[in-house]
Amino acid sequence: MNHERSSFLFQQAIASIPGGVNSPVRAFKSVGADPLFIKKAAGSHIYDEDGNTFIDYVGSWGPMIAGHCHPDIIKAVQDTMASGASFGAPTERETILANMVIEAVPSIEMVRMVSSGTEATMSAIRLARGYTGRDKILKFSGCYHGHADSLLVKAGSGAATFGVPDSPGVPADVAKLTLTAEYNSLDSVNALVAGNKNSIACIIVEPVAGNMGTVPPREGFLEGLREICTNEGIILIFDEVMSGFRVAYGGAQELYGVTPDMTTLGKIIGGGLPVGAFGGKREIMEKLSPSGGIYQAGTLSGNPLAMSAGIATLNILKQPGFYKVLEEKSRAVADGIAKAAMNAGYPIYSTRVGSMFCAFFSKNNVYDWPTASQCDTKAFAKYFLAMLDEGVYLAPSQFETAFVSAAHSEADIEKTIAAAAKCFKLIA
Ligand code: KE4
Repeated sequence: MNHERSSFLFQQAIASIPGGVNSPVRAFKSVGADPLFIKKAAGSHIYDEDGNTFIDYVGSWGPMIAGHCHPDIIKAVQDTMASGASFGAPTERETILANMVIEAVPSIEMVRMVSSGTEATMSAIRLARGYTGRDKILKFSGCYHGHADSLLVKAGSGAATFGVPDSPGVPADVAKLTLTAEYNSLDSVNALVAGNKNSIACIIVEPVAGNMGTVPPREGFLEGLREICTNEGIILIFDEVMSGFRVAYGGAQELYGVTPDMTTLGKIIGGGLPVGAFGGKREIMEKLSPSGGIYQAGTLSGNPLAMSAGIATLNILKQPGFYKVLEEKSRAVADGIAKAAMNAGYPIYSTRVGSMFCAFFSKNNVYDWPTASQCDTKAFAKYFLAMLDEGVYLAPSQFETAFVSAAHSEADIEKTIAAAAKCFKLIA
């Protein structure tokens, strides 16, 4: 497969943009190759600058659940653009999308729009701290919530429960306020809560972890977090930036029947345009400026184009049967890949929640970061590049999630499974 023009464009980009990309995972570093430069997309396919065609399972990391270039979304954005891209003033569209989110997610009584998932989680944490008067937060290793300082933190070594920076530039004094537990381990949460009584403002969790690969919550895990937070006066934040409107119209909280105090959203509710949102109980949300004293702001928050793309997208998702069809397609492709691996004699651990799925290159079960991090990332890189040569574009990292869209056809799924069968044989 010819990648000449992508490589040329990558060299050009490197001169002007750090690492040649505007977000690190796009650089293909963990698969040891130059990234493809994408020229266009349509439906379930993307087309690179060298004229190669790929079945796309990245879908812009989640937003493109309806497929690329959906006509309804294009029309909505074109019509809005003709009336003005941004005013820095309230518009009706913001209330329309807010009410669609509130209708879809009963735990959200009020919602504030922002321009990214990072802004949503950063703001939700500030709101939780301001509302409770507490400074510490608790997150989980392997979960990613964007790049705000308080969230680029890993567990301290040894007995120390306080966090340490997970990136240069994050002050130690900020990091030490972030506690880190293990995903799917209520014991690790209880130990940290017991050791930090009345000082934890919130627990933030991906109700379906999608940033260490796809790791579902174990039976009772989310329910246990709910109980701990209720008993301890801790705000439970479900970071549904990825799972929101993805695993169900009402997100993971609908799927698992567990109600958080606050929810963060992004990706799908912008239909591919820059968006984020955070919402929850009225009594909490009203503490936000200007109704309350907790400050949060944004020049392009509630941007008309993003609102229109989000409204058009949610109108597509609301159609009867949308998630049923997506579930059938997702099961077919994930199970087909798992079967291909087994038939090739190559051990993988396959996970899926709705249209989020992952093939962990591990002989063992994966249920948290320690088990996910044992995967054979070198073998994954070989598989990724072999699948690329077969015209299948997966996420360029073992620790990401693959996404199915409504546009993926039976032919796409058959081609993907056939490619996987060939590629697992290659690396076995
Ligand atoms: P953004 O700031 O990238 O819009 O959202 C941050 C974020 C927050 N919460 C969850 C659960 C997320 O998955 C994300 C971002 N997801 C990554 C994909 N693993 C975005 C891809 C990237 O960083 O380029």
